[in-house]
Amino acid sequence: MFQGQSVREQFLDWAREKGLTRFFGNPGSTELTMFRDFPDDFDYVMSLHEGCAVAMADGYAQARRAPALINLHSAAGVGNAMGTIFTAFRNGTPLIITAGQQSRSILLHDPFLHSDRAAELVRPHIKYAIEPARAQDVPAAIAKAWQIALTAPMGPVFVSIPADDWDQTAEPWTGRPAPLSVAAGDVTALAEALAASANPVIVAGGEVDRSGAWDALVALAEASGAPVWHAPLEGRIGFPQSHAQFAGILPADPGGIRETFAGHDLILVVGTRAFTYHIEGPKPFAPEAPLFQISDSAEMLAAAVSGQGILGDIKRTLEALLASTNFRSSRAQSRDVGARAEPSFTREGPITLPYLLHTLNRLRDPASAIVEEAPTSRGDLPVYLPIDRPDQFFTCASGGLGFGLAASVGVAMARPDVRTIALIGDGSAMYGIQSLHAAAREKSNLLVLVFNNGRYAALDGFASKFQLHTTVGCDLAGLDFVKLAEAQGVAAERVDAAEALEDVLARGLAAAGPMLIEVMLP
Ligand SMILES: Cc1ncc(C[n+]2csc(CCOP(=O)(O)OP(=O)(O)O)c2C)c(N)n1
Ligand SMILES: [Mg+2]
Repeated sequence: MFQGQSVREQFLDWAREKGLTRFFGNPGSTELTMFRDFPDDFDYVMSLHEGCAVAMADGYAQARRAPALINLHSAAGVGNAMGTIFTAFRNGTPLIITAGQQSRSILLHDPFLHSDRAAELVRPHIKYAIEPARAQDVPAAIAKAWQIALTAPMGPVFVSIPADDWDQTAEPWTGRPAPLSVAAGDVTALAEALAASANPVIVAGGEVDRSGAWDALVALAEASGAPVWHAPLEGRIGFPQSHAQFAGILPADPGGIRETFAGHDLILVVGTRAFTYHIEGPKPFAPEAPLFQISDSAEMLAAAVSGQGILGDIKRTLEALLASTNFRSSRAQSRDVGARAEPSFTREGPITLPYLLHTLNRLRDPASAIVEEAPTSRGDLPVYLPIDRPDQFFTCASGGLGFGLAASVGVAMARPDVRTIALIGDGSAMYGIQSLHAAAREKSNLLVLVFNNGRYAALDGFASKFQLHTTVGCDLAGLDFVKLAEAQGVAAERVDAAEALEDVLARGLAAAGPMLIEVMLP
């Protein structure tokens, strides 16, 4: 059927069939042959840096709930992208990453740009990596990688492709792989334990949102009456933050976690680690109450401090639990945890973070997606800008800065009909500032708010946890984000007075095309 086609044509036919007609990337000599006679129904999003290409594709893929294609330039380009590949791995985003390699006929002689370990370079933070043994295997290798990327737990995959492969004649290709699905886990013991529990607590994580289990978890929370804590440092949000049972964000230290669960007789962790630590603490780490954990990742279950893991598709497992006859209990339904912080802020003088988030929340379209990479704003976000819908909040699950701004461009490309809002710290913005160039070229429906506090404030805050009185290199004074935006074709304004904030935000939300607002914060 494919006789007479080139490897390139065979690959493009397959990609078209899978709806993969957009490449994110940054090209070089070893990739040019891949794009010879580039068909009109495909497009290429130029990112100006490989790290931005991967993050942009990550945002695009997450917001579309579909995998995305990336093309990087040889080993050096892959190296540039390693931070955001690591983030995509932690985010669990299905990305099909290709990179050019020198032509096979000269590989023996260690040519310019050549890496003899191209597939190893991205390991271990990739689900699968290969440089196919023959040119004719390239389309099938990409299809195999795509299948692995889409199989839970999802993640990025990598194929290194020599430049002369694309013009080779393809062979007939049979046995094309299809995505694999994961069944529900066994909930028998959990259903019994929940029915017997007098005071259960639930911990929700980003995987709940990623696996489409948002409604199922809300139903479980309401049926069980359990308060729901959200895991810290997650890439997505798995439970509505205005819900009466939302208790807050779990601390990221063993002591804080044990304290939080005091008095509970059952802990159910859904779609996240048990538990996520950022700082150490005294042993024992494990809370006293019995723990159950639902995840589609055996590795995540194996990392738990205690308890019983249930391996399975998260949504299907929650649905099985809800349907279980053992599950019903006599506890009061939907208890209000009542622990919510009261919003408070001033409307005059310098702009405070609470006033900024509150005003933005009041003015924004509730359907808008939020992309965040502004570390010291995190504590205030659930209070002043609560996320109450699935698929609406994206940040990096790795802790690696340089994701947010590029990802917001990708999210905006996936959602052209509603304004995407990026909340980006001044420090974070500088890890991928050239992403604004793609936003301008793509005329993205994107509002970028740069939170300019003139420093890496998170590190100042963290220093005290390590008994440090001073930090080095955390002062960022002198950056001009209005100029940085305008230089790349993005309209920009600066605001530093609370009295002016509402008008500026309203303009930014209504503007056609991308806009950046530099918000000066104390
Ligand atoms: C790639 C990478 N490099 C360095 C860090 C360490 N880091 C964590 S928070 C932070 C400061 C971020 O500054 P900014 O975006 O201005 O936010 P703020 O802390 O001021 O809220 C830094 C540098 C990181 N997380 N990732
Ligand atoms: Mg800052």
